[in-house]
Amino acid sequence: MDQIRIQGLEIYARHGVFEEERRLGQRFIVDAVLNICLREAGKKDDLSLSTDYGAVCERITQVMQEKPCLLIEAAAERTAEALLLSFPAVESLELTIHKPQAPIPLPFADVAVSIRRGWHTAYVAAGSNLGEREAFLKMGIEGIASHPLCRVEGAAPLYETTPYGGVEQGEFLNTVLRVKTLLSPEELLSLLQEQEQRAGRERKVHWGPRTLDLDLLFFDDLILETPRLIVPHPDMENRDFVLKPLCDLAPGLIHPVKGRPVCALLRELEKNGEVHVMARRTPQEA
Ligand code: A4P
Ligand code: MG
Repeated sequence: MDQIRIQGLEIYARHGVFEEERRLGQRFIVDAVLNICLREAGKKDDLSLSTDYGAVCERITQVMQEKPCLLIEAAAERTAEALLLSFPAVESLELTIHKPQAPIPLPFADVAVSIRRGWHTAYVAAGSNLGEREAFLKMGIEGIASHPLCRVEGAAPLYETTPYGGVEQGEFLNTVLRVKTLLSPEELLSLLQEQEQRAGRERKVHWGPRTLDLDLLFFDDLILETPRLIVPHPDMENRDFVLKPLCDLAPGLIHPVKGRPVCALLRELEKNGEVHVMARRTPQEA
């Protein structure tokens, strides 16, 4: 990936654990490496197609000076987030904050923290089979979209589907969303669960009826297994009501565990497995 590199930006700011540091302030030095595609800007020799490094330096200075933090870790977190939100072409960045005058009573040249942050692409499956199903799905999508660190980039059509999993219950409406996010996988799961709560979801029967179910399918090409979260979603390859809308958004997406594109997983399931997708919900019915 192409990069814009800023080195040695000097900023007078008031970050520090000691009261005196926050009162008097001191000199900080910031380095930033922005990962960004520069091809079009370079081809057309046009600043509007790139990211103005002058504006980036001003934004770093503004964020570093607007609110004192105890830790340079916190100042770095805030600055990285502000840059990613202010300059949408920047896909990820590495930010280093040096504090050469830190109160360490020993001879030292420099102390610094470095963090890497960036936009992640997540795919989220949404389903509802209780009450105003479409309104619940919409509520979930809007709840995710209104989070300051999330953007819903795409939503597949809605599908009418028969219930999977052996519990006798009403038909589902299912879809899949593509979400750009600065949240971690665990933070995104918490946001999804908050939306389920907002929709009045009650957990009574495993695989039973629900006003809103939001499952995390993929998070970049991350493979993760903790007691709270498994990514990729462990049962998605057996669910055509997940794979079908996912293929509408990204047929070539590679499942990082299976090593195969999701459209191949759907073809295989349609040939050999259970079929639950009945029809695409047409806009007139919506
Ligand atoms: N969890 C772990 N990994 C994940 C992940 N990748 N995404 C944990 C979301 N959650 C994940 O989920 C149980 C726990 O899974 C969570 O606490 C989370 O920490 P839950 O939603 O609380 O409970 P549940 O309903 O028992 O299970 P789940 O996984 O939501 O049910 P499913 O497997 O999604 O099945 N038929 C059709 N046609 N369409 C449907 O949408 N949905 C289900 C529900 C059954 N049949 C269906 C449909
Ligand atoms: Mg769930």
